[in-house]
Amino acid sequence: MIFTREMTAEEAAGLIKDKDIIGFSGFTAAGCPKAITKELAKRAEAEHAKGNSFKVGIYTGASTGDSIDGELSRAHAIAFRSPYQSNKDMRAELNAHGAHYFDLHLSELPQYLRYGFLPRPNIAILEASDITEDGKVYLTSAVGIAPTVARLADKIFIELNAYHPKELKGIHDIYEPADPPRRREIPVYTPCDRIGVPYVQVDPNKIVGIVRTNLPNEVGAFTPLDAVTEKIGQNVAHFLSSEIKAGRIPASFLPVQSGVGNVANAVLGAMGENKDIPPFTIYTEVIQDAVVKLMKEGNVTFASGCSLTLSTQAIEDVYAHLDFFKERLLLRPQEISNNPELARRMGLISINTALEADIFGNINSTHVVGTKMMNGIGGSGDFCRNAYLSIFTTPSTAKNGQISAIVPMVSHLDHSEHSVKILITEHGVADLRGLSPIQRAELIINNCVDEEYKPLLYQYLQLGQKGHTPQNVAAALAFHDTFNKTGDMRKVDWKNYIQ
Ligand code: 0RQ
Repeated sequence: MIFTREMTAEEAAGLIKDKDIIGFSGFTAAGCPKAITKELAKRAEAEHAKGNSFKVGIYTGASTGDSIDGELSRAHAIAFRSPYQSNKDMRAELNAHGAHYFDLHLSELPQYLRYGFLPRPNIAILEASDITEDGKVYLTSAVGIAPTVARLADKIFIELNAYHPKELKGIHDIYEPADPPRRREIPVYTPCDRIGVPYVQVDPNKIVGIVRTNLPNEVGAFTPLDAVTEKIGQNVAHFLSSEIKAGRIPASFLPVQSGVGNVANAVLGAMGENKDIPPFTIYTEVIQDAVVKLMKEGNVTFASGCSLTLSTQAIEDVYAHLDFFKERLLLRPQEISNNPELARRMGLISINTALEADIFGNINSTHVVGTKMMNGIGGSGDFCRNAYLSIFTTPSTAKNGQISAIVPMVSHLDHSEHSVKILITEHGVADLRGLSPIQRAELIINNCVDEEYKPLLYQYLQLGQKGHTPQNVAAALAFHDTFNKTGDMRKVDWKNYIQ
């Protein structure tokens, strides 16, 4: 009977009200609904034109395609948003306080919703490749928070997207842990362990609308490798192979978690090319293009993730060879793909990208010059604190050298010196394990900082005040202040900051 509830995206959007709170399937632009929100944005604009308020709260797995964050931001239709975004219009909206954003570790969102820590989503919109009369929803290229929001919501809309083949059935492993005090261990011991069912079970009576679509994911293309990202990748791969030789990583290697973006894609590519790194498995959140290539070449034997965040070309390759890839790919809810218990148990090698690091090993993953939100913390904290080995990478400079990504003190703290073990730029590697703050600072400046900034950072160390961590509180943010005033951190003059 559920198929009697087929409707247009416009009709579905018409059933959503001001102040509703919507939870979406998907993770990054993969697996997100794409039709209803476009119509919802038009509706919001029409209501605003009449002088009425119309804003909804939004929970997603991670970032989304433009059809959610872009369309709704441009329509000023978002009241609040969590946990991660990467859309330029959404970024502008939240940095202008047009929408309230709370940045959350991705693994925490489903349990926060169940615990009642956050307002409950009353509507769920899920993208499906197939659905049955008894409410089995087969998702598409990602999972995210779909199982939790489908259970908590009063009303569910399904976007049945024919772009994704029904043969995807079986690629998902859906499992929701019990809440404390009844939670038991999550029985995943290797990346390929299956512990759940291949569908999201929903109450069919809650399905109020099914919208048929045929739309590809809105995943952006990667910037081609440049000399800097390529060198960072090689430095990571070389470091890992030397750790194997030193016996600090088992010769059979360990599962790898790798972050999002251009640098992460380059790192995986370089690991595949390094002959000293054996074929490896991946336990991560975002499965990017590099993984598909490495799998075809035999360098990656299995990848468990939360999303297939693939370019159109790569996803069509996967869909054309599903028999091959379904044996090697598994998609889980983010509560499981990013679970700290599992990261610690399986001994993940975690590689994430920093926006900014400081000479003492603290990481800023989120805020540009301390105030403007870039994307969000994403899964980086889920993994880095709990990993076997936690690596952060970053190009040593940004904006044509006007910004040093390595600064005296981070302008916002996401990952502290206690979680960060290795820092890698195109210039080299700083292995921070077992080092005191002053030792870390000297090593980072020596090995990772761009030549133009090295003298400035050595000078800063001389200004350091007495104590275990030789910061100078008056000058610690001088790089940022100078950038704000002149547009170039290289113009810092310490005399302006110390008496
Ligand atoms: O700006 O876009 O205007 O050119 O930041 O930088 O070098 O292209 O790096 O695409 O790998 O993204 C940290 C944002 C890096 C990402 C971040 C500017 C730079 C450029 C992007 P333009 P690159 P990437 C898994 C784990 C947090 C979440 C996370 C991220 C733009 O990796 O969101 O790790 N990480 N999740 O010019 C000002 C600096 C800058 C700077 C770079 N110091 N100051 N701007 N830029 N350094 C994924 C999920 O959780 C889903």
